[in-house]
Amino acid sequence: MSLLIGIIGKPNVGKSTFFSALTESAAEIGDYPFTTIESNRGVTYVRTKCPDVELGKTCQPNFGKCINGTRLVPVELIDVAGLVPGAHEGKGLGNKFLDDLRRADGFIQVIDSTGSLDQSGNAVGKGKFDPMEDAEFVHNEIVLWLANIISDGLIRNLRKLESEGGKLETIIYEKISGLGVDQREVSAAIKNAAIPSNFKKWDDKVTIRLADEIIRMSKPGIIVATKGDKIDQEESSKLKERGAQVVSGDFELVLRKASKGGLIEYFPGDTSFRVLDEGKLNSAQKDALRKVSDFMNHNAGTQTQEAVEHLVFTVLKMIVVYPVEDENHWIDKNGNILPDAILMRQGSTAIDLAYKVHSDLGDRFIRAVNGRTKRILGRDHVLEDGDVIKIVAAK
Ligand SMILES: Nc1nc2c(ncn2[C@@H]2O[C@H](COP(=O)(O)OP(=O)(O)OP(=O)(O)O)[C@@H](O)[C@H]2O)c(=O)[nH]1
Ligand SMILES: [Mg+2]
Repeated sequence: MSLLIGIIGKPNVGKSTFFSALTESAAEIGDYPFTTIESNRGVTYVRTKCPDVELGKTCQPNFGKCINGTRLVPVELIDVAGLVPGAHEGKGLGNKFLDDLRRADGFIQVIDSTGSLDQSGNAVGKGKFDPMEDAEFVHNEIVLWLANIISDGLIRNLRKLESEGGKLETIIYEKISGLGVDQREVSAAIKNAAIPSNFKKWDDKVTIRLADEIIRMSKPGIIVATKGDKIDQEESSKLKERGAQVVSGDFELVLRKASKGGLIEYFPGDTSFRVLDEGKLNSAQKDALRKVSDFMNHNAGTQTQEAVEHLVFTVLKMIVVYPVEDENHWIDKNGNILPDAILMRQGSTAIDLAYKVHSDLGDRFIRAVNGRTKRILGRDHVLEDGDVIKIVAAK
């Protein structure tokens, strides 16, 4: 299972545009709230340095691509309907669609950097609304959605726990299974949420506290202020100071389309692009690309690709590891060079990698070998970013 990132936010902020640019897939985009009803799913890529340059050969990825030593590792994105305050009580489209985000490893919350939309996504005029205020209500709606999942049958579970014994961790863990939360996170969240030892004192506030801890720990997120092309440098700096990444999803979409159409050469995340044939561009296209270029010069690119990479590598603290079957040639059994690039959490061990490749490989794990140093690694050896690893398992 690849990493899954949920794109969330109030209606009309630019979620689907951001999604569509990153995944190069068509998603409906409209300048009115609730354009998206059914979730959109797609694949985007994060960049990392590929070890194939050390071999002096070109890798053969099973998934993703590699361009001149830059490996593109696939990450799944899901774009959902807009969220409004009170969604957990059924306002707007309610929050049923949040169930699509159960397995998300992290969130990108999109806000409208122009501050032109009220909380329901209706246009109210530029600067009339502080977009950073969205961050709080969207987080709260997500927390209340999770609290609802935890509350389901909870009282009965707690009574049983008191009469028959057992562990609170286990009950909570089972309730939220499928949410991509691990047991350690549940235990830590229970500790942090100051759960009363007398369960009769357990009320909704306790459940919400617990849900809040679980979300913060297991599904961290970033705030992406899109439509950055519609604000000035001063407004942009202010949003950045308050912790948002300022991007232009629309300009990234223009670049991807122009690149696909053979008009320009552009690699996502680059700070500039190159026009391939000036003569092929009509005046509207020239004008659009001039505006894009101007924005890129001021912002070191559109910052769209960077936003996802910031979430993956800095916030979710992922590293990339390359499992191989031959530690000398870095190939699989079919001779493919560095076929897999796997995203894992920092701190993951050799046995974690074995299980990630195949549960069977984990069960039969004997040792691992570092493909660079040829050193033997035990099951608890902590992996590093860029490691090339062979797993040796019992036959
Ligand atoms: N100028 C500019 N316009 C943008 C940008 N991103 C989105 N828009 C416009 O904002 C409007 C809403 O975009 P969508 O991507 O449909 O927004 P959404 O958040 O998916 O909306 P819902 O699905 O209704 O919740 C459209 O008119 C887009 O063209 C951007 O980066 N710059
Ligand atoms: Mg949408």
